Amino acid sequence: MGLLVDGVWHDQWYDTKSSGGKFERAAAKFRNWVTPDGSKGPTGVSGFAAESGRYHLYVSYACPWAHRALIFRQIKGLSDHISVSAVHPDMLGDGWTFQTDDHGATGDTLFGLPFARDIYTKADPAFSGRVTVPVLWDTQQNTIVSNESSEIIRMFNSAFDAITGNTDDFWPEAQRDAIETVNNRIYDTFNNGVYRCGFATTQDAYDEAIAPLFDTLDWLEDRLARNRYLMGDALTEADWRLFTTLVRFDPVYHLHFKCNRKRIVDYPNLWAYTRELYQHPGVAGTVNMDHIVRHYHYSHDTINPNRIIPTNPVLDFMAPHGRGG
Ligand SMILES: N[C@@H](CCC(=O)N[C@@H](CS)C(=O)NCC(=O)O)C(=O)O
Repeated sequence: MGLLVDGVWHDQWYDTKSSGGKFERAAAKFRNWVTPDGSKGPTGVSGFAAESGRYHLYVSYACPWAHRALIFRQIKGLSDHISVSAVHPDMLGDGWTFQTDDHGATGDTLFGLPFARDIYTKADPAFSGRVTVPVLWDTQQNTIVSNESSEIIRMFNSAFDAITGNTDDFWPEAQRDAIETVNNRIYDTFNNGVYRCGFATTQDAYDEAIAPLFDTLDWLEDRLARNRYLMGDALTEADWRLFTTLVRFDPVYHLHFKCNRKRIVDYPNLWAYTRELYQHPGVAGTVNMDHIVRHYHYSHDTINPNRIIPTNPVLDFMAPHGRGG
């Protein structure tokens, strides 16, 4: 794991010394938006019009943030319009690589480059920052549109509707403020909260993250006892953002990130809801549990230096979920 400084790769782990042992996620740096006509989005510059075959998505199947983008590509009918490359699950001294010796790792199907960092320096030869996935690449301007998943899913939600004919709306205007409130709590304490627990390097930093994480799971369990989905009767982006952390929780975060007060299977509503979302058409195919389990345990040598991959209990995501009846 490492980062680019002025376009040069440095192999180093996250710096938690300056933050009292806390893991602090850096903000993504490419923040342009694909829009139906190429006009400027909420951030960045104009010039990225929605077109079939123009954009390429770089993902890791292991990564919960990239997984959001993969799910939206699927549920918004974009598979024939946006191509995908998937990195290798092992993220070691060279960061994400395009090695192909693992089922599902496609290599860089656009350029045949060896490392994900090469995509970043192709877009900006002097790039400084972490080389993260997902990355949305524009084959026309030969640059990165965005490396921020929360924004990529909003582009996928609507920018290509005229091309796909799919007008399902997971970010409905009338609910945006309410969705934002729910997203923020889930992001801080759960999506990113598991990382704040797992990457903490002091007891205090861990303690500070673990308590709100389980408070949020109790709050979610109660909310999902009363509502089929987070925002009521219809699926929204808030559900998909939650799902990618839920599906990784028992196989990875519970043990590897020490989020072990309870498991998701111990919460009847959360577990049934996780199964329902997993069984949503097209979604199961975006979940590569081998990459998920392998990546975390093999790549984080400060947490698991001997790279032992655990034999997890087998979870039946396809068991009837019984929700919505
Ligand atoms: N803000 C980004 C975060 C993406 C992110 O941190 N991805 C992780 C994988 S789960 C990554 O690529 N990490 C590499 C690194 O930090 O060096 C997003 O949501 O798109």
